[in-house]
Amino acid sequence: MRTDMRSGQKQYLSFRDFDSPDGSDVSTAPTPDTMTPNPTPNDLKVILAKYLMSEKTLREIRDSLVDIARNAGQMMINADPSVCTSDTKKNTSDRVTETDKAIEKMVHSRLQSAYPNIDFLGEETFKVGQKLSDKPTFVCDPIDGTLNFIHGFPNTAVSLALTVAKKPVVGVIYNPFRGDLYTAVKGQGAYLTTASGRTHNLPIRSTPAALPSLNGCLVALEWGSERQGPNWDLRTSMSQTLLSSRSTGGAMVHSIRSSGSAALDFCYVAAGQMDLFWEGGCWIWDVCAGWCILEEAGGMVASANPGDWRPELEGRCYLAVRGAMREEQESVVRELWGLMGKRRFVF
Ligand code: LIP
Repeated sequence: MRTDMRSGQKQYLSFRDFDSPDGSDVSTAPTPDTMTPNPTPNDLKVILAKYLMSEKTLREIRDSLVDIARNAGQMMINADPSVCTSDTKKNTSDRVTETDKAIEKMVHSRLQSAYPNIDFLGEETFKVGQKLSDKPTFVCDPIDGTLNFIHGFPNTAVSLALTVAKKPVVGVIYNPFRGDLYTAVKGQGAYLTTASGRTHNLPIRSTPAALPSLNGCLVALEWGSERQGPNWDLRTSMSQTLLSSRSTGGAMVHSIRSSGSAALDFCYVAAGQMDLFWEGGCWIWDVCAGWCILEEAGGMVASANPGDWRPELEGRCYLAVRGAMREEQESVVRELWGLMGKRRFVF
């Protein structure tokens, strides 16, 4: 859903609203005519019916995911993680704890007994080569922001989503250390419930502020664990380009923030507290729930790499943009892509 800038009314969006704009200065961008439309909420009803599901089922699933997320949050709070008791994965900056594994096990077993016909894809049990199918699938990141978790930095969340036809249709993200719960169901809006129990529509400002250019944006950007090679060079050089002054060819963004959790970065963009999140390298479980929440808050997701207005969930390259007028969203996407020149993330 997004807010109509003139009437202030919430409007339901279809994925078609995110067609590639005309006049893209990026030569590889397909035109709207050549793109296969994504499902509208009406199309979604048809797809859901194929799996004996309805919009009501999605709301029930959201409620189950909220309950499971609160259980996971309690497990995080009860844990006593530390750098010493965590294991390394790919390298010393890519870590996993016993709590990550225990939460994923709990999430999987609860979902399996409640929804035995729905597939499951989780960060800690992922097998190389495993691909998302069109069938309804739960996508789980048991702890997004594991480094924050082991350092006691309170920006960590469990991220749970449901996909259908490879699109996120339910998203639940819960940060137990702040008590923030973000939820969305496709076509039914996005919400933040805080520790006080108060629920806000997202974005938090009912009429989003103008988004005229990168200059003036607060941009989320993460560092990841890959600290050498072309992707690292792109990440570091783009952060410099985004920050530096316009007279030196930069964008002079207000600043860059690295929260350490891609899932929460999506939520902050959905809330309108950040303007953009540019990321290459994270995985479907980092972004899936946040993607649903962002779109329902009037935001959009393009690729971090130029030319792709319809990135795939598993594409590992994302540019999340907060709710604003569609032309402004497209314009900041093109502006950021333009700063990349010929540089691209490669995975
Ligand atoms: C992490 C992300 C973080 C990103 C890392 C990693 P984890 O997830 O959310 O923002 O930079 O590459 O994917 O490992 O804490 O679940």
